Amino acid sequence: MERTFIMLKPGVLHRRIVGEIISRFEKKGLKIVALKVMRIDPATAEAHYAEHRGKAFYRDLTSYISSGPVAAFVLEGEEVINTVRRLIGKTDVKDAVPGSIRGDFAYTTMFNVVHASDSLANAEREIGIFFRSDEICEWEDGNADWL
Ligand code: FUP
Repeated sequence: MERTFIMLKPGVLHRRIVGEIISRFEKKGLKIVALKVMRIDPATAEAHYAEHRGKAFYRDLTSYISSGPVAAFVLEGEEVINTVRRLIGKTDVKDAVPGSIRGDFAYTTMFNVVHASDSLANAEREIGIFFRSDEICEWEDGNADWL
């Protein structure tokens, strides 16, 4: 069983599409084990995107991520990391196919609506940045046999 970190980026709350996006993960059968609305301070934004330090878009990216409230959550399931990456679509919005979240809701790559962990190591690191262990709620899924 894996866990992955998802963040609906600034602007998504303003557009009132948080529910519509979270609904896609739920309909797929993925299980929410943590969920909150928060602001990301600049130091946390830099830590989260540390792998991009030095790249041309790094400053714009970190200041954008700190520029408004985000919805952060953790999903749990078998192979959830790759499943979620497929659901959100490609990073570059020109390659994000219709039917994916970025394909349906994003028009520019910088504002591509959603972040999701891309590996087990990054998922563990990112969950640790944004959630304390007591904010993650384990629960038994009575519908698991139907998914
Ligand atoms: P992803 O894991 O799909 O979010 O993609 P990356 O970690 O490679 O990039 C993080 C964010 O930086 C992207 F969501 C959007 C932004 N970005 C750009 O603006 N331009 C680029 O060329 C690459 C990424």
